[in-house]
Amino acid sequence: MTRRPKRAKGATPGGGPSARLFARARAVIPGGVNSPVRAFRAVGGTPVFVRRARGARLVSADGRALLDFCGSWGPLVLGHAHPAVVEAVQRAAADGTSFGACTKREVELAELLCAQVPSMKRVRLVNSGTEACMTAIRLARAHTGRAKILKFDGGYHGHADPFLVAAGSGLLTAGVASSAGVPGAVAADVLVAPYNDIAAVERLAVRHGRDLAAIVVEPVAGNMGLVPPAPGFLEGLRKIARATGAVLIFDEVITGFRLGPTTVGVLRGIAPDLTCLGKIVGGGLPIGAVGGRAGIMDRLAPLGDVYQAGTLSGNPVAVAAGLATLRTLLAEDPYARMAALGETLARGFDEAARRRGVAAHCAQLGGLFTVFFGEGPVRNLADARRCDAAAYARFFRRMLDAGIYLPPSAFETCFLSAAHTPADIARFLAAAARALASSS
Ligand code: KE4
Repeated sequence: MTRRPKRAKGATPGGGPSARLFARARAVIPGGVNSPVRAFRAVGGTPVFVRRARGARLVSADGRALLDFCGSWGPLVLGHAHPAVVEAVQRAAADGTSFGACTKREVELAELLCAQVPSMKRVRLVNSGTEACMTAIRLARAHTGRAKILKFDGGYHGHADPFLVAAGSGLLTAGVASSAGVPGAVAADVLVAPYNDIAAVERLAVRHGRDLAAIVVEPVAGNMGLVPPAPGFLEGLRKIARATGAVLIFDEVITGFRLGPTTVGVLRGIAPDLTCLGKIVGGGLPIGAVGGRAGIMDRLAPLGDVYQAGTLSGNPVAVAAGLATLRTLLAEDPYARMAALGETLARGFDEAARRRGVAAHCAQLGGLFTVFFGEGPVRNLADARRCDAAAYARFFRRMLDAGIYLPPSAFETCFLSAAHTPADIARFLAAAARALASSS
């Protein structure tokens, strides 16, 4: 149970529209939210209810304009309400919102994904990153005839049962369910290793290799804060998966089309057997995708014996948003500019923390960054947990008071978009300097 820090002054006016909406929400929606992290339990205060957004800015129900570095947790790499995306959605919706039948547009999106990610010879569109990852696991188990999966502590792959498992008492023992309602029998087939610890994976492979169906990993971790792969880590996983016959699954729901017009697998020259996508490929509408080797993917019904289905899979409006987003990314290539803004932000933050004697640093890769309150570097979940989450919560509230909206959790990643400008970074750094000054 997270201790609720006291509500900050003015962050979200108590008794204002957001507070009133939150009270109404709590009467009919569990916790008042449709996804737990939105409830602000890790940072305190009343959740911001958003009225509308454009570019890099949100407008809250309280009428506050907020500079947004959460970006809906990643999909809005072009910024909110990008004209090309809005126009594509309006046009698609005017032709009908769902048919439960095949459309040309979903073929175009599948062709674009396979063209940009050569290891994806086939791709199946689904409705969320969770669906993509759970389908990947089912395919791996069918392909290998094995049951066990290996995930990494701090890795998040959505809320399907096999992924809601934390590390067990010992490295070589099975994981333990991290959510009520997940049977022990499900957790018994999940092994959990520390991220970036290839020696631990090697030990698990010696003991369990013959039973291993899949190794699933975020090739750049974004759910314990931003944690890049150590040199050789991904290459080591590729080698171990090949040696044991396990399916290597890259969960690129966050990183797909985030650091380049492709995946981290392509950027780093490592071909997983399956890749999971989401967020950006739906342009802010519900989409997920799982793709990879034809010999595995063709096990999916109706061709093969692995069942997977979805009423709204390949939804024409969501696919239109995804196509408009990806085509704009390919045409405008904002990646170098977002990376430059990210580097300026990270350097400026580290300098401000150093100058004020605050133990904090900013991990950054391209347009991804996380502020950690603790001595760096953060290489895995244990390192991330040693950071000061309460200090992050205070920083979050002070930045929100200054009109800057960050992810309401220390174990998440901030997102820049093509809509952010150098002036936005300067504003972030000025507010961060003041927020750090009041914590030193
Ligand atoms: P969704 O089912 O939420 O579309 O995707 C699940 C998922 C899978 N893989 C990775 C690497 C992910 O980051 C996610 C979802 N990300 C979280 C935030 N880190 C979504 C935010 C939320 O849960 O509200």
